[in-house]
Amino acid sequence: MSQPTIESILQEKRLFPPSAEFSQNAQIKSLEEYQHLYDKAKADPEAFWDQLAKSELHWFQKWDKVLDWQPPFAKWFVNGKINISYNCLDRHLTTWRKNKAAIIWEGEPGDSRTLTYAQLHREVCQFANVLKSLGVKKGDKVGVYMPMIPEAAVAMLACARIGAVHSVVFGGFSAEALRDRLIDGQAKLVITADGGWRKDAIVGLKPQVDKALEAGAVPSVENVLVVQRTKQEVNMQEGRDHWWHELQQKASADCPAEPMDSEDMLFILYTSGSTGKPKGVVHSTGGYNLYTHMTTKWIFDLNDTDVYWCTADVGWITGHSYIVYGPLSNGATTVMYEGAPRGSNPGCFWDVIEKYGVTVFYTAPTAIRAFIKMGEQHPNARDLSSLRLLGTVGEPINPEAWMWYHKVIGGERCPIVDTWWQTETGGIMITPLPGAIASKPGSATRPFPGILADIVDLDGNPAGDNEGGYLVVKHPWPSMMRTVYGDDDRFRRTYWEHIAPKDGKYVYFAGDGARRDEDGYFWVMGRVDDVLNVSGHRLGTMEVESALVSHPAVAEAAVVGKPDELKGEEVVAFVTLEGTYQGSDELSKELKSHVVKEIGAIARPGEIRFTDALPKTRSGKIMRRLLRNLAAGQEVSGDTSTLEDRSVLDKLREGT
Ligand code: 7RM
Repeated sequence: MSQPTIESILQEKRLFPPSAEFSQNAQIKSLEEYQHLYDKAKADPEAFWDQLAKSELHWFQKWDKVLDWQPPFAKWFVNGKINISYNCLDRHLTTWRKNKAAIIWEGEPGDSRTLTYAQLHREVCQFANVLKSLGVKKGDKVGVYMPMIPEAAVAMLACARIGAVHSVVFGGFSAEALRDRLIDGQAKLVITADGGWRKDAIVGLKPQVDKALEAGAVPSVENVLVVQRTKQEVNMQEGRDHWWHELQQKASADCPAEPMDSEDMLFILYTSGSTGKPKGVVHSTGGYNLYTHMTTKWIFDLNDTDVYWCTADVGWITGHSYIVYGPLSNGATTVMYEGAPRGSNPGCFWDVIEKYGVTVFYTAPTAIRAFIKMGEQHPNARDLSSLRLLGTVGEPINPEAWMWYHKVIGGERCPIVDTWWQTETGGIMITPLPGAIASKPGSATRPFPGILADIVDLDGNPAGDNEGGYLVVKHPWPSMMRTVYGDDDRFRRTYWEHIAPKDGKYVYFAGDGARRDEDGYFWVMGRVDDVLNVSGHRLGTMEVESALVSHPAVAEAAVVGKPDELKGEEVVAFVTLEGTYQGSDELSKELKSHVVKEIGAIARPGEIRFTDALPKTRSGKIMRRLLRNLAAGQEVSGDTSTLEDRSVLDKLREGT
């Protein structure tokens, strides 16, 4: 098994249409229906979204204008008033869904809990009052550093309810990474838990928060709320730290949702780029609510008999859009699982599917590849017949993994939606609509209605069939990021200036390379910048390099990705050492732990290579292309004439 190469993917001609039965019952039932929606949206995007916003969501006040586009800044549903927590909760309470399961939570080890819409609403209202009682107001920023427990969703919805902006930080990030994000986002309060389950062990979260806040490092933080999850002893700082359950018990359950402006900030979520520190991606309320609602409805094809499970963590955009907001806005039942695939429990995912009769299942290629390795006896020993639709996200899926997913998990009857999108796009952009578009293994197929995706060269000229180029979006869409938090200029530079069409039009550049085949299907090939994709997680090479050079032994570091069967990519670091330091296995171990401490386990280098010098151009730029070749054990390809000192390359080669 390996990552798809351009050649192997272009030879992939197999076509998997949905069954007639699936199509008949689907939200979007045929290619014609998709094409009609797509054409209608393309001809008049504003009219298309205007109509859906009216029919699909509750608004306290209608908008004056659908779109105000001052490139690259978009405003959607101008002057409309809406609350996403209302759309996710209150509006279902006047229907039979009041007592329908909103969240089914499967914890570790063996805990479980179900919250109906009425119960979830009550928890959210109470917790919103807790936040208010601690002085949190509309526009205040709230850090959320939580394990995968229902309280994470409650925290997000409670913030949204009172107009506070949540900034969820993945619980696997280190104290240092948490601190950076809390400082950048000026968090006023942090919500966390004593600890959480990670694979088979308890990991402390509160101690990381303590460390992040040490010595007044984040002066904006006034209070910390702590969920009691794992019950080990934690330090509670008088006046600053409060137990969730103590305040929650006392709080009133009466808390009407605050009418928010469409463009009020809903959340900040940090993501890695090719330069600098992670960016705070800003999403706003109205457009995000509409787009995640529509994509959930048409792509996951949800109806009231579905049990939908997305295996992401709420710390990532997939968790925000497709565990919490999209499914709940649709009144669906969403499963939340605290565990993760691991050797000690190779059937854990299949147990959850069997236990709850999951019908729609959404996971990442890296998880699928891990399960392939564990063997098909595990899924085969469970009843997976409830499944009717499968999805993938996070990285390109290799056709072998796709076929395994189709056969072993989907029993050859479930369509697979390969969904391409990003933190920045807020929702899924390129994907099959499962009842309408036939799949090809490895292709995300076609753009969602209203998404004008294209493949172009640096001047914005469209690429021919199978030619390849940069993946761009040519018209704003409702859930697009609004800016980089506190840095409009970085927003413009990063996403809107790389591709410069001659007509001066702004196009959104995603950072991915892609091809479109003769049937109009998109094949996303991966990042064309210095962003790695390790197990579906985004990682900037520069972040890892900064972490490495912050260690006293390291003079200089260059980080590249190496293709990896399971993770997609693995981090390989080339390191030069200060003065008297000598490369050794010990130092290698120490540097790996140092990166984990600085960023988190997802950034741990698989390999550290010590070297006397790094290959550079005459102007001093590290030639990563050469290092990528070396890391992959390939011959160095392409032009090396700009290399300043050829002997550096020869030495590096000898060292491999
Ligand atoms: C949702 C998410 C975004 C990057 C993106 C791509 C890669 C995601 C696919 C994919 C090929 C897919 N957000 N990517 N989905 N590549 N096919 N279906 O992953 O911000 O964390 O990452 O992930 O490179 O730019 S993210």
